[in-house]
Amino acid sequence: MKYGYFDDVNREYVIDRPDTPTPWVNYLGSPEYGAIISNNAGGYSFAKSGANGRILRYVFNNFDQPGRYIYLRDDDNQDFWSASWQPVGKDLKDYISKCHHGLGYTKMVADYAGIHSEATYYVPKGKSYEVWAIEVTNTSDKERHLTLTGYAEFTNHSNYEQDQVNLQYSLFISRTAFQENRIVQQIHGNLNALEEDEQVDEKNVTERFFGLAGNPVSSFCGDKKAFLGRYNGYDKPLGVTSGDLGDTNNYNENPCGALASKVTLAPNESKTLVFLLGEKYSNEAQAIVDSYKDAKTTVQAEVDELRAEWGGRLESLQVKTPSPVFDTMINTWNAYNCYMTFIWSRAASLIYCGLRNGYGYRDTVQDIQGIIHLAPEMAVDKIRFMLSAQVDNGGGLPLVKFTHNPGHVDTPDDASYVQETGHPAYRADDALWLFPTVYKYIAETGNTAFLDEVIPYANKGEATVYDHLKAAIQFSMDNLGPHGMPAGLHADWNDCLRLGAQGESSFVALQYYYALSILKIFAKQKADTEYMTFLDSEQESMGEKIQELCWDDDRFVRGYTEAGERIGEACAPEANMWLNPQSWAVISGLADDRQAELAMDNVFNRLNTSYGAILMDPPYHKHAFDGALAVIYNQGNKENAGIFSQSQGWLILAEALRGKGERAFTYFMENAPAAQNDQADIRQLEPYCYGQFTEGPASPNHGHSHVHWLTGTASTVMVGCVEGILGLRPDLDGLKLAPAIPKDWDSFKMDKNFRGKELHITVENPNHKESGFSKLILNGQELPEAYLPEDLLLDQNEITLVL
Ligand code: IFM
Repeated sequence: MKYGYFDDVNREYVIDRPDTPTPWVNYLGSPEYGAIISNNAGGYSFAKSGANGRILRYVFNNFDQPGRYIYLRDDDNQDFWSASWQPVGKDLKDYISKCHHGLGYTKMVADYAGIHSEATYYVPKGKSYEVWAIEVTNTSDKERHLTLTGYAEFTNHSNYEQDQVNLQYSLFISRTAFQENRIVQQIHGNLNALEEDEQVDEKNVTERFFGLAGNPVSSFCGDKKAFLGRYNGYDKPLGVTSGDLGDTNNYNENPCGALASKVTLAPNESKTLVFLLGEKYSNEAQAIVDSYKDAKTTVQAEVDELRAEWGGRLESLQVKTPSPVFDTMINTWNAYNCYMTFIWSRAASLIYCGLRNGYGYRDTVQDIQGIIHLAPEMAVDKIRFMLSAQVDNGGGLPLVKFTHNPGHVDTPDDASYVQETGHPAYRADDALWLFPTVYKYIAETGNTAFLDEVIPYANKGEATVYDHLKAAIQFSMDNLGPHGMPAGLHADWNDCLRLGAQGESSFVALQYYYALSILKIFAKQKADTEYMTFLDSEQESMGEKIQELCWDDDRFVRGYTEAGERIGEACAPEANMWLNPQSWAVISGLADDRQAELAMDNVFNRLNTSYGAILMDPPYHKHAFDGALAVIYNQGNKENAGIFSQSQGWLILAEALRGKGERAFTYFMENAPAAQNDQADIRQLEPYCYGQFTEGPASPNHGHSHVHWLTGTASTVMVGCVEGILGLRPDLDGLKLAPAIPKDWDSFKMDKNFRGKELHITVENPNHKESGFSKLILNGQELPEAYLPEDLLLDQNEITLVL
């Protein structure tokens, strides 16, 4: 079953069946003012923090309500419906709906009873309020008399938990008033008598507004109970069914913003109304509403501006391959998903309610990788920030608070940090993610001077980027287990592996091995010869240990428990084959060709499914060791043998690095949301964004995906596709081209901006290979290898690579 389609020209996903298996959402705005909106207008808004700045209420895990509702009522026959299918939910035989999720905006188009409506929701570029603009057109042949009602359900408190749970308090602090053409909600309005220097626990009056431009307000309501009427739901609120909001204000209990407006339309006549919502004091709020007097033109200009902004953010890499699924993901949706994880981390979705008040170290450092090829300057700012969250012992802060103050923060060594963040100790992998991220940035831009930039540590002191990286190596060396491999500490990438100071992680060992390779490149660049010698010997000895301790005939094991047992041995009754050590043995460069082939074939045969490869097999049930937390999950879910999609990106990359284009592309397709557009009832999640995991074959719901949008999958798959399948591999001096593609691709094209130069690359595959090189022509000149030295590049470059 499918519920929509990709409109690649407009970069929209269009949902033409609104009864999707789960709410399919889009992101609007920025961290200054963020908004999530589903295809049925469910969702919420917040200023700065999803947990502490909540403006619109949303009840999680409960029917996608409430939302940004616009009701339409025919005043001649009292029939009513909504601009999105829900909440009224008219019979789909009579109600035609299309929800266009675009980049930075969502447009609901509906046709019902001779009225066409288009409701566009967005946050204007650089602004901290939101717009719900509705254009209604009379498509019937008689004059129509309509009432349009906008409904916004304010929270009683900016803190999400206070609003939802602490009702003995939060029901008695909010009130509304109507001013000119807007409802004003005040929280703690009684504090308005305080002088500026007076202090109470809740210091400020918070003020929100919901206003109308483009047409006069005919009636208003600021009280939720009065709007809905007793025992009514959002599907038939009294204020809509009666055609009059009653001009009621709220004092105590639950406020809302509801504004009604009367519209008379001759046949073919249209009218645009704009509802505006935000958290602003009166003068500013009124100025915002007034600025939409010329409603239609202003809205069009603002939406065009958003489209241009987003188009610009994507243009540094555009591809045209024989696969429409691949193109739509790489050109638009995977890239957009990467920006969303980069911007929002794990702060706000319909699953994450914003309570984690900070950035996970490993998550954010990996998220950055997904946009480096598109927006390296945006990426480097976040890299600086994450380096400033590295402790001077070289470890990363497991959680970097949104209030992070470099040079002055507490660490997992301090009880205060542990209490506030819930992270009791360092994790083994956090700072090791810096290596590929910093390398990708420097290779993309050529900015080797970044290595010398001085950046503070989280707790005290400062160092160059190069020395930060050395400190990360030192952290791993200071935290070795009994066999001399990196200890697993509180966790490695896998949150469900608590290996402790005496257990050891092969994944971290492989990351460490890889980090040493990257640092060697930087050390060479800096002519740090003594350190290069050290790195060589350290890498050789760690490589020998991994080989001796972790290779088990046809697989790499997952590590050692604190009791010294090997995890992931072939003879173990459960979890005897793990995915990540195999792909990382290839990515890190440790596996020899024979090992790579055996291990990766083992993955394909043992772990792969039609929806991607599971994290390990068999799931934990009766034989979990103490630190194997995955056993808490139902089998086939999450880290307990689920298809943890982030790992699929590493699998794509590993196969591509081996030149195995068929496998790499197969892994891409299994997991690509767009490839499952017609299996939406199985996948359930949006077909245009990644989920954290898909249920594996050990679950009765094999194929069902979960935890939409904010997942590291976006960046690992992007890297797997860009560096792996497309083979765009920058290094310090230029760009290596090493595509790994399906054999039946005859050719494909890529337009890439590289260090300010435009590259128009055609890859030809006359002999139907998966990878390889026979010829490279740059601006008419044949080059000896599949490598574009930067100094040969012109402003515009025509490049042909023949495989
Ligand atoms: O790597 C972690 C991530 O940091 C949080 N979600 C789960 C992943 C795997 O355990």
